[in-house]
Amino acid sequence: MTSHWDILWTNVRLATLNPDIKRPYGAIEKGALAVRDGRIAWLGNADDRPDTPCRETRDGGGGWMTPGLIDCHTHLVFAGNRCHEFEQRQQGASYQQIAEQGGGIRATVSATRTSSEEQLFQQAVPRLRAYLDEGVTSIEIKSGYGLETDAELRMLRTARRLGREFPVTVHSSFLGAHALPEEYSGRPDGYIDRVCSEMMDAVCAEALADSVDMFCEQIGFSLAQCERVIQSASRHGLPVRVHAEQLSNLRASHLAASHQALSVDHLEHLDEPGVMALARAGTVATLLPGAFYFLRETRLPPIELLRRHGVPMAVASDFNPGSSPQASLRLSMQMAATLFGLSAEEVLAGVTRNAARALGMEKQRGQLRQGLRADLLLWEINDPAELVWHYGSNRPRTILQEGQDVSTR
Ligand code: DI6
Ligand code: FE
Repeated sequence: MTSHWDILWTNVRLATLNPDIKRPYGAIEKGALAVRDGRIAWLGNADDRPDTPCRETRDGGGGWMTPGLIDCHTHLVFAGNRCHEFEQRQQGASYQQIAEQGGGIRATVSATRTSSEEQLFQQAVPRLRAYLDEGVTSIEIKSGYGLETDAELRMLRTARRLGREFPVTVHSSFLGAHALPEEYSGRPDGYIDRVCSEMMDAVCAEALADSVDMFCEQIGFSLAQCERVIQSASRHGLPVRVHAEQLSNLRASHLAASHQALSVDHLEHLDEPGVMALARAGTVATLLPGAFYFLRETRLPPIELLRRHGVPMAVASDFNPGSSPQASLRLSMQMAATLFGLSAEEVLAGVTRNAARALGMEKQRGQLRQGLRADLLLWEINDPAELVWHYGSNRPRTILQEGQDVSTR
């Protein structure tokens, strides 16, 4: 069989994000990239290009090509809104106080439980479109506003449907252990029994989850309760991720690391022993500056320690109605630089290579590398740092999913 390429991109600068290429962004300035069967068949310096026959050649106009952006933490499917809580917070109430008074996550749970699958889908579509316009080609979407079997299933089916109907890869996470539903007040262990049996079984029977998430926090679930959720997930062969060390330090990162969690997320209260546990386990630290900003937190995640111990850092939007009501990974990227002090290169790695790893997709996505999926973005910029510096307007010129141009869909 003679080999051929489907599309060859010429006249492009490649920000490969491949750490083996020892230049900022793994850059190849005078690059070319070939796609075959939806994968990157070849990339490199244009002068070194092999003489392989090709069906179509496209001129990148000297723009920068990056991997598709990956948002590895969102709560994109939910019903209703929490605008009034925002106003309560403006008057001085704290996020925790609102939660303790039955608002917060529980308010969204009431709205979600009374919504049909179709209603959840229709509300999610414009939010997802906002991400697609920015160049997001893979996105994680959690359940966690149903907190009863049927409503959790409706959320997860909605996430799956979004992945079928739009040019995006959806990774869905079962977050049954997000908050204690009202009917289980005072009986958190009883609720966790339910999460680990009936709910987990139903989710797995329809193969609706790619991972299992939990909120380990004083207003969420204890370490022991989270450990039971992790054990149930492992029995079903599902990897885990944990909302950890957001509002206090319960040592959730230690627990997560000891079970080789894919990622731990938030981390404002993470300490050095926790950082070391993550480093040993290879667990990704996912930073969520949108929630830090919106809750007006003042304690920063320990970025310098994460760097020093070589923990891979991802950046995600955490889009949700309570603590991060913004459907924009680009804005989150800007915040990660401005609020958390990440370099532009760290931010870009955080929404490509490291975000892919946080979703267990690193062998398929997150870098420009031969054999990986051709989820690619072409930008009219002169420096990759512009993607972090300039937010709110500059969109990718071209968006490719598995090599196919989906820019106008
Ligand atoms: N931490 C968060 O930031 C979101 N969930 C979580 O466990 C907030 C969810 C909400 O307030 O609706
Ligand atoms: Fe979250």
